[in-house]
Amino acid sequence: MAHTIVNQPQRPLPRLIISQDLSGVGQVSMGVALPIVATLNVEPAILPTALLSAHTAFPGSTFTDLSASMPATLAHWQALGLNPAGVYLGYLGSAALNVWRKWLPQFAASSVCLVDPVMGDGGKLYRGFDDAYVTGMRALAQQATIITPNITESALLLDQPLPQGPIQLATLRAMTTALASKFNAAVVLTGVPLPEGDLGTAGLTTTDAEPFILRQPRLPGTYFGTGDIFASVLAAGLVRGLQLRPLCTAAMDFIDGAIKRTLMAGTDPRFGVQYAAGLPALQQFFTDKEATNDGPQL
Ligand code: PXL
Repeated sequence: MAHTIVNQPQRPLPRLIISQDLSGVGQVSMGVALPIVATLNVEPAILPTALLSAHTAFPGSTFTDLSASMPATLAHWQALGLNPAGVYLGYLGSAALNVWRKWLPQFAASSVCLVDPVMGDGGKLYRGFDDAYVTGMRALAQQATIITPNITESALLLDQPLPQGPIQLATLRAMTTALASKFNAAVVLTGVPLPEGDLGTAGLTTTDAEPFILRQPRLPGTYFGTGDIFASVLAAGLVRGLQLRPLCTAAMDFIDGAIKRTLMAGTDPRFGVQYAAGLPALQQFFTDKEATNDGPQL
């Protein structure tokens, strides 16, 4: 008994570069990606792009740009021969976006390059972003193997007006297909308000002819960090070789549980959602799926 090796992996874990901001308060971006990815048995290599006192929905939040230190870190990682299985980029900031536009080609050998084009929500850009940022993000997304925009970001990437009100399924399918062909990447469109009060996710791999659409009843309120949680689950699952559609279902269920706990707690949604209680089940789902997977499917 004394030498029993407990629980799961005793093998090398897939390595994932995660680069996005570190916001002190609000449970977004790096603050949620790191615990989620580590719990899902992926080895994170983290590169913060900026340090904020809190995410930008808190008026007066501070912003310290860290992009000046990024090239030296990336050069060191090259010297170490990190060879990550994947790269996951989220909220960057203008200067960091330009660093990644230059450096991402150095990681072309990684099989997964997930760009979450974090720019805005609810029809508006996040504080501090402008048209030039949108243009830069379009260029960065060209280098991705998978992009995970919300509906606001999808409209910005496609340079088309934001559809108003609930999104019709035909519109959602058309936008998903247009994104896949414009960016030559797999697409997961998250957090989509659908008719009948549902919330949808649309996904399309580069080998599928038609997008899939997943839906569930939409819970009341606007929550922060849920897109980042979704992208973290996807990035971890893809480098572990899980397939896109079951991953999207698992991410939706995980977030649904997190929102329900938060609603019951009655806290200010700007402080993020209670996701951690759902991690053991998600970890088990990954272990079960991995036993039967037949390779990454983008
Ligand atoms: O959850 C997206 C996000 C990430 N990082 C920062 C943000 C936001 C959304 O408001 O402000 C700094």
